[in-house]
Amino acid sequence: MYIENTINELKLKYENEPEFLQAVEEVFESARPLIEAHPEYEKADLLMRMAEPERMIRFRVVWTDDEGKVHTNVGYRCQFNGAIGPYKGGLRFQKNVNESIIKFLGFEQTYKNALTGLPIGGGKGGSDFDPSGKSDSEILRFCQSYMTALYRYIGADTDVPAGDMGVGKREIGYLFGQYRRLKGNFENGVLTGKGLSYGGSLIRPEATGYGAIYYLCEVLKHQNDTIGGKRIGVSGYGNVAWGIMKKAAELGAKVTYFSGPDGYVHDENGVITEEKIAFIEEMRKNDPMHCEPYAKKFGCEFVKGEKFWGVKDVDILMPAAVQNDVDLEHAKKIKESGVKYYIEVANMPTVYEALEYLRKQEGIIVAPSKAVNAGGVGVSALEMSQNAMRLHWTKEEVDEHLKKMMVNIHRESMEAAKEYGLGYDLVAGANIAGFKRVAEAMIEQGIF
Ligand code: 2IT
Repeated sequence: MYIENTINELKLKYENEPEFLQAVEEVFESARPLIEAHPEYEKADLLMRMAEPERMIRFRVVWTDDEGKVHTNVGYRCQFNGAIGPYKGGLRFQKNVNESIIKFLGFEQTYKNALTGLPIGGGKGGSDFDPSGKSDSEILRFCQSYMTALYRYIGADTDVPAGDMGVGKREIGYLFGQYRRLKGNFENGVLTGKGLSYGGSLIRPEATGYGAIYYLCEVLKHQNDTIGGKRIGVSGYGNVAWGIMKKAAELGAKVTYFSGPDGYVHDENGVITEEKIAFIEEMRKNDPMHCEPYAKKFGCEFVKGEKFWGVKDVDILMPAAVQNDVDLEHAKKIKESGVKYYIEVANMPTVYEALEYLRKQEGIIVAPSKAVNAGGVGVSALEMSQNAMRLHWTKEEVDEHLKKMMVNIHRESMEAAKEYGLGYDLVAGANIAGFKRVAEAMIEQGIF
């Protein structure tokens, strides 16, 4: 009853934080066999300690728009768990950001980061600032104001933010510039996802998408299947989808469906040419809300306001957009379509009941986002190492590390599930493996 009691207590305590509760339930339920085999966890109140961030920082961010109007946003940084390394995780600038979303992302990040095998704790931050339609100078002023509030809480050995939705290379540059200005030191290990000229890592922009495809290749290998000729449906067309498209094309597969908030695109021939991939990159920079221009440009089908979950002419689905993108209705359609691989990429893209439903179905392999997308933060950790050593690795070196990392994550997840008699259950395996590492570090460090 330990797990149930903890979850019920959390539900009462945090009833206004649905995303956070969902993430906690998934991890605790999936790690159940491990938790039940360790009665000392309950004595140490471990689950409650794991569900409570070490620190949640909330601050005011005031900035002036190009017309001189003053705006006030809320900024957050959640330093969730530092047991295995400095807090590490992205910043999300999006209108809908609230405490529940930042907390769920920080919680997920903790177990994902543990899976990378590298010494990074879990954190997340962001703001309810809406970057769409903002000018470059407005973005600059917002980032400077945000960092002015945040800089005293972060550092290369303390907390290392990076990008997430709405925060890319440009924003990281502005944030780093302001940090350097305030501190008077060149401490580039404080942020990752930086530009190459001041300590960024090669392959970091592609890492999440590439890593997802490397992980997928391991799943396919396990099933005696191969990636060549596979048709992939990816939701989203952001940075992560871009990496997936590039690597899939390189390995002889093709993304035939992708989507945006406005609807979805079906390109039978696949997003495989450099021209198409570059067009998508440009389209996202100009307008992250509409993917219809691609369909117009390349003469393919666009379905307005719909999602493509349940289409029959794909082999692999990779939800790579926002949280809770796939609900139970979608999951049932996916099952009916006969698709064999459901590979989560975005953080928590599947509503909990939908994920549970898909996991129970025969003939469909489900892989969890915290394993599949871990290559992004994994390469961020490699960026930290390069910064600490004051050197640059080549593309090949970083890519080799990334590949090994994804192979290991898949293998460790598989072995963890097997150890508890769960078969090839990648969701349970990833949660057990990540949980185990964090739990061990917390227990060994005493009660606090
Ligand atoms: O969700 C994620 O893992 C990220 N946004 C990347 C975090 C990082 O520190 O690179």
